[in-house]
Amino acid sequence: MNVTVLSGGIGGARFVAGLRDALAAGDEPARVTVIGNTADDIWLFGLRVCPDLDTVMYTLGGGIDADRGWGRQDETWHAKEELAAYGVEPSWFGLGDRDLATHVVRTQMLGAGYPLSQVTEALCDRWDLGVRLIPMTDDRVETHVVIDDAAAPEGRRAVHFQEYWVRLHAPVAHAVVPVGADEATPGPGVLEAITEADVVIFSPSNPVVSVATILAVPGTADAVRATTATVVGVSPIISGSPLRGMADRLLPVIGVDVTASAVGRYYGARSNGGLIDGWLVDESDGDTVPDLTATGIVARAVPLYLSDPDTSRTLAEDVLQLASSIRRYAE
Ligand code: FO1
Repeated sequence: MNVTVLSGGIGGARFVAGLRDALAAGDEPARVTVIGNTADDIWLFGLRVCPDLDTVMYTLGGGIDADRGWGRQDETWHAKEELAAYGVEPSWFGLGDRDLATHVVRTQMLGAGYPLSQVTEALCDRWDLGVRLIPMTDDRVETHVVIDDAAAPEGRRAVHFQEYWVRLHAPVAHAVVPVGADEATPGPGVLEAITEADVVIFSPSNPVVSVATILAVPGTADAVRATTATVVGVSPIISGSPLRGMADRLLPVIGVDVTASAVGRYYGARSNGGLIDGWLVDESDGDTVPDLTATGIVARAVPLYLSDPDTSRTLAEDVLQLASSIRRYAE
C-alpha cells in the first residue's frame, strides 16, 4: 500500500511517526512518502535551514529534541553564543551546534549544484527514517507575512515566516504570501507520490503555512483533485484552538474560522471540486460531523491529541481505517 502525507511542522512529523508505526504493525507491506513543506526555509549566516524537513528527519530518525519538537536532542548552543558575542544577527533563531552540521552539509551540497531533493535524500541516509521524505519543490518558495509596522510608509511590512513566528511570536497578520510559489515546480517524485498513492493524507499541520504552501506549487493541488487515491485529512484545530503553533492567527487572514469544520470545508469535498474525501475531527468537535457530511466529506470524530507515540499510532490507524471505509464505499 502506498501512502503519501503532506506534512509541515511538529504536528505533522509526530503524525508521520505514528503512521510509520501503525503500518509497520499492519499485515500489508506499505511505503510512506512524506511531501515536506519548504516555504519555512530560511538563509541564516550563509546557511540554508529547512525546519520542516529537518523536523520530520529528526523525529523519524530518533534525533529530535522531544520537548521542543524541533532541533536536536542533547543540543548545545556554543556557536549561537559566539555569534551573539560578535553581535551578529539574527540572535532570535535558535541554531544548535548539532543542528548546524545539518545546515553545513546542506549548504555545501546546494553550493555544489545538487538540488534540495538530492540533498534531502543524502541527509536522510544517515537517519534511516523508514519513510521517503521529499521536498514539495526544489525551487525557492518562502512564506512572508504582512504585519503592522508604524514605522513603515503604509503602516505595514512583510517579514519572513520565521521572524513572524520565532522573533515576533505571531502578531496580527494581514496577508500570508508564499513568495516564489507561482514560478516553482513540484519536486521530483511529488506528483507521482500523489497520483500513484492508495491513500493521501493531509497531516494535522498548519493549513495556511504548511498544507496550503505545498498545494500552492502549481500542479500539486490538481494532482490531489485527480488522484485515484482516497484523500483524508486530520484537523489541526481542536475545540477552536490549534494543538500548537499559530494557525489561529493565520486562518482568519484567509477568511477561515478557527474550527475543525471550517478547515475541513476550506479544503472541500473532492466530490464538489475540493481536495479531500474524508476528514477527522476531535471527539470534542463531534457535533460538526453532520454539517461536514452534508458538504460531501466523510467525517468522523476520534481523539486527535498527539501526546505520545501511542496516541499518534492510534490516530494514524483511525485515518487508515477511514480511508479504507471510504474506498470500500466508493468501489
Ligand atoms: N522555533 C522556535 O520557536 N524558536 C526557535 O529558536 C526555533 C529554532 C529552530 C531551529 C531549527 C529548526 O529546524 C526549527 C526551529 N524552530 C524554532 C521551529 C520552527 O520555527 C518551526 O518548527 C517551523 O518553521 C514551523 O513549523
